[in-house]
Amino acid sequence: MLRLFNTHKVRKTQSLEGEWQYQPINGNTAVPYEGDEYQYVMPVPGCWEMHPRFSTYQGKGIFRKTIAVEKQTSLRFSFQGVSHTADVYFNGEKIAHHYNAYTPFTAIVRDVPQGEHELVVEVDNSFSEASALHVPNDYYTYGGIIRPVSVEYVPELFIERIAFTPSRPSGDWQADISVYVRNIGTEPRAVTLQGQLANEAFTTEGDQVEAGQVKAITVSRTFADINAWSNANPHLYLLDVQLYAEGYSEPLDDLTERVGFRTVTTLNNRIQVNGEDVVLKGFNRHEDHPIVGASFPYQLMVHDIELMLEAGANAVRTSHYPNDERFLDLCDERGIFVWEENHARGLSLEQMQNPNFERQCEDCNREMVESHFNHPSIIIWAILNECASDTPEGRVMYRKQLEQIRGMDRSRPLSFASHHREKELCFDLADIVSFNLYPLWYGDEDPGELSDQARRWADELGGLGKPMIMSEFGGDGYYGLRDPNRVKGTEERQADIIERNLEAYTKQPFISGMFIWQFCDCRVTEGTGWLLTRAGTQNSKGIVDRYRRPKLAYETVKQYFRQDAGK
Ligand code: ADA
Repeated sequence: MLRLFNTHKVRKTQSLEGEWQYQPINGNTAVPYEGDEYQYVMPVPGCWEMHPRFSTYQGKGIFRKTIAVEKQTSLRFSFQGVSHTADVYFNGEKIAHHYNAYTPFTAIVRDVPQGEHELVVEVDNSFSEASALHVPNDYYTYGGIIRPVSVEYVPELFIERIAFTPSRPSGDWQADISVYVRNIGTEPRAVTLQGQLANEAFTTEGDQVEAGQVKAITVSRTFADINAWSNANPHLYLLDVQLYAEGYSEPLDDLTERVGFRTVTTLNNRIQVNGEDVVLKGFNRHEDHPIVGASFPYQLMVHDIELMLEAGANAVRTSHYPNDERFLDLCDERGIFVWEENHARGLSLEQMQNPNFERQCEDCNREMVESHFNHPSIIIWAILNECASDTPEGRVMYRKQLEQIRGMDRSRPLSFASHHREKELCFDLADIVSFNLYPLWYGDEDPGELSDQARRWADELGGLGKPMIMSEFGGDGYYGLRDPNRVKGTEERQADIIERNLEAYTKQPFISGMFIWQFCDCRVTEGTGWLLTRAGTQNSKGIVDRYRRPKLAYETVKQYFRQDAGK
């Protein structure tokens, strides 16, 4: 299940979830090899760390599956996430290479004959110069085909994606709908589209898609009697598009997307959704769980969502990478605002100068924005958490990446989370100014005074008039560790720290958002240095532990977030 609704009535799709053959090769752990080509089976989606023999395995692993094709067709394989590098082979021939665990990719094979075929995915989760974004870090880079996979039977002309952009210049809602049609054939083809959205039908005619090309066909329409999407009333509409090729009376292909009508703006230091000021109250969340690693089944996603809603949250930050799309579907359905960010955490200038950095970020930005464009819940795109935005060289890269995203989407404000305080050089480039500060944890500053100071830094350093978000604050609390002296690391001390932060931030009129670090404890890479030597190889700043057992801080958060719920 790739999404939480049906995306096709015409195109045949088949899930490739289930058991795949698996063989580790070239890794950090000696695995007994008994001479069989594939000794193991692995669940897909899944992380190989969940197998007792591979709980700390880093290296390459090969996954294999046989696919039966009923009659000759072209196939489009859709991978939602392979961690972190994938090389895909179909009957021994390479059909795709992809880097980054957290963004989707597709691979097309033309004219596949009826019969049995072999799909092989070589997966690598090791760290090297080839991987600029997955580095030893304060979260874990699992190995495996960690998100759903499917195969689609596609004709020569098919709908690759749809981009829906709502706006409300005056009374009625309007929308630009761009349908991207791909022609994998060898001849130019004339196409007609028929679409339905919110009781409106539309047709396009006379477009031609050249051989081997993708063409965006855009329609702009006004819609009457629309129920807007908001967090209090997360109304969603299905947008159905059918594609007809010249000479065919039946649709050749189709795609259904799910959309919401809402606008996001920033004005006078505030963020507005549908013209109304909002204050985001929520959590930073890693997709991590001791039972499933980074490979979440739907039920556990719902569990996280329910816990966040129960705590009174209205927002989540997908720290520090694009999330599984089913989680975003749930946020659309439950009315949770999302800050989605590209994949990078705490990279130094030297790491940003890795020769692969720029391209890997560009790919990640493009794949994130293109694949998640239609989620009304996403109201902020962000980049490069705590990277070198305090250096002139870093600034050039921040600028480039923000411009790249703006070039793809002008309907959402952009931000980045910074810990550089008065040394920050990039506030002028973003629409929202965001601070990662840890008063009472990494320092002993008063949260109220520090946030006043942060507003002054923002105003002086290019963020005047822009909304401000406290994108990270919190402290460690080891689940079950209690002490009447409320010493550092206890649940009591963690609750105190969060309480003092929330007490200050919920009163500050200039704060438009607060994201607690973090929702759940998460596994981290083991290494040396302060960052990679965390006790139990976990970051314990969750207000629930890795198994989602609430700590004392959970109740504290509830008190503050629920004060004026719905805001
Ligand atoms: C940073 C970082 C987080 C996490 C946090 C912490 O601000 O963005 O990923 O590492 O600090 O726990 O120290």
